[in-house]
Amino acid sequence: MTDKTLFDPYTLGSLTLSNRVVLAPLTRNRAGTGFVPSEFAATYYGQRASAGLLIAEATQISQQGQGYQDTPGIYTQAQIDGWREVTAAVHAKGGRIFLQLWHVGRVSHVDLQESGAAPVAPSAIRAETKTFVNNGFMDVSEPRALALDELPGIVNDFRQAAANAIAAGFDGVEIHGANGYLLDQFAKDGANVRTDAYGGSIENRARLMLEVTAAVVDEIGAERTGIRISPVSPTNGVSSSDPQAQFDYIVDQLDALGIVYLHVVEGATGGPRDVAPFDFDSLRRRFKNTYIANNGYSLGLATSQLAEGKADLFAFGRPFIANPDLVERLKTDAPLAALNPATLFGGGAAGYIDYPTLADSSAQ
Ligand code: 8OZ
Repeated sequence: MTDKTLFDPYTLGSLTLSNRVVLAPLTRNRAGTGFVPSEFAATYYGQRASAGLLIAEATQISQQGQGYQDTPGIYTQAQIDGWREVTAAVHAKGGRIFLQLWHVGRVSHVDLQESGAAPVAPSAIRAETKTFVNNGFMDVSEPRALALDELPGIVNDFRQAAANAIAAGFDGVEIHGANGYLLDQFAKDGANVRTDAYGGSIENRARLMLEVTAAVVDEIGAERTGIRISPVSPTNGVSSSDPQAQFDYIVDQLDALGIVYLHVVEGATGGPRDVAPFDFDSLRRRFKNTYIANNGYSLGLATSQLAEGKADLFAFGRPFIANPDLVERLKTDAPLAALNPATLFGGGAAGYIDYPTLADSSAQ
């Protein structure tokens, strides 16, 4: 009998991944003028190209979709050109890379919006959360509810962003449907009290996420489309009265669209896995293509979950920041370096591209 390991190749749609370890999307707030990826981003992602799949950081699909200072976009030619350097660096090392497409919805601040406009949301309910803007943490601004006739424009922004990502050389995109941002706000009734076709019932609250997914599939193909969800995460002040029924329905519909992967944040994002009762196996059973599990995975937990068939790929976030060679370290059970919280968000090369590999460290 051959036991599966995290370190064997895996077939994701038409791509062969060198292993089952995924770089989770990580916000680092280092974009330059015009929200073009940092001049160091190609080096940063290239250093982590030994992951089977890299998911590049959350990237806004429009200015309206931005919620934090210095996050990159994928809606201008300069941004596309900047990202092309990143994808080329990763491909030169044999890696595969998707881009996470992001609209923050109400998790934003007037200072980031065009002409100081209010951020947009399913309903005019302010999130109890802070954003990083003007070099500090500030309460998010009061949002306005999106009009029904604005929603096709948002779907189209996702569609265009997906086309732009492919033009920039990405192997695919991940729709950000998690962590209390726009699509999760629509899905969860703590943030969505609409009375039109996009609020109320489970089907209505799922509508925008599913329309966005269908549009992206139509634009770039199901084999290049993934999505991230976080059914029970309270991140950014969202809550739901019926997460199991809501996400069972959503995942059935995503499965019908034939997208290549479902990426699930199990529990509270970056926090406890058991924050609320939820049957993640139910999502796994409903979705036939690749299931990527995330949140607080160690080598041991990933290995046992893989053996039990609970997921195909495992996304590691924070451990990748200080361990560019995380795959090698997991494989050899080597110690993991600790990240420096002071350089997590914002800044330049320090704390971004200067974390050594094990090989670098032993050469010194
Ligand atoms: C940390 C800081 C800012 C944004 C997410 C995109 O939670 C984020 C994010 C994480 O998905």
